[in-house]
Amino acid sequence: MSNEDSYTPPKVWTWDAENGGKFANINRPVSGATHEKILPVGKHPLQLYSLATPNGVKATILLEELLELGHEGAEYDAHLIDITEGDQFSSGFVEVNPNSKIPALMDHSLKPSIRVFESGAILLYLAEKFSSFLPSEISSRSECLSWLFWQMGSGPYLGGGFGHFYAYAPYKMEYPINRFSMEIKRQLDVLDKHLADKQYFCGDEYTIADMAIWPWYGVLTFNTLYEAGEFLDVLSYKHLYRWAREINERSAVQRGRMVNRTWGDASEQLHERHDAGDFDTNTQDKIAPE
Ligand SMILES: N[C@@H](CCC(=O)N[C@@H](CS)C(=O)NCC(=O)O)C(=O)O
Repeated sequence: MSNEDSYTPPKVWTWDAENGGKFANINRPVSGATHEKILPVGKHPLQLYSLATPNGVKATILLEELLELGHEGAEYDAHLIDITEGDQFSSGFVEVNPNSKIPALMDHSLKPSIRVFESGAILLYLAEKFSSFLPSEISSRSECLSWLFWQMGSGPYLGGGFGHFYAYAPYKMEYPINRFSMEIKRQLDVLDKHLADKQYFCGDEYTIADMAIWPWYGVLTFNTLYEAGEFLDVLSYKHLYRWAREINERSAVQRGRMVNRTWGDASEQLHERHDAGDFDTNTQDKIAPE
């Protein structure tokens, strides 16, 4: 049996900063700011502090969809928070999100300004503010919120569970990879069965539930997330794949995915967005499916 398999937890856990996993340098067992720095504030009432991870693009997809619908009040500045450099631990960011995770939003159109953190809360806040992408009729609204909260509760098994052990842990461990693969396959089956007779998660209407689920489970079917497509046999989830491709075709989704993106092809990146015209400087090739 290897040493890794025979680990016995000590009586009291202590922090081993050198645990070797990818991103180990940004993980700490305490919260709060590590350095003093105020956040930049742009010209629009809505100020987003984010990065184009799956949780980050939920917010930028919704903002771009709102603008495409004609809501001028949804104009926003998107400032880059580089979580690999510890930007989420600046004093300014911690004031907007004491949990030090992107995305985080400030709405300066109200006095006093409002802070919103947690991607699900940001989706709900903006959908309510602009009365869009959230059904008003009670049963559709409940269905939409059920799927939105499903994603918020289930996503960490995909990111923090499966993704961490499959792609980021310092060595491959059979037990956690099996444990989380089983759960992710179960989740994919839930989504696939639900979409068998529906265009979107809440029926005919495209809502914030789709915007929350797509960056994780939709993109997973394109094999770009953790490159786990073959391992999880993602193409066997045909209804989910059909839905994922359809959403990927939306121009607001393509724009939303580019915002605060600092990796991939240069034409797919827009490090900061301060104006709708910022996209024109990029050739804006379509991102995934690859
Ligand atoms: N539940 C949160 C999760 C956000 C989250 O985990 N953000 C990650 C990037 S996807 C992050 O900021 N990580 C930085 C860190 O852990 O220090 C949400 O949905 O907003």
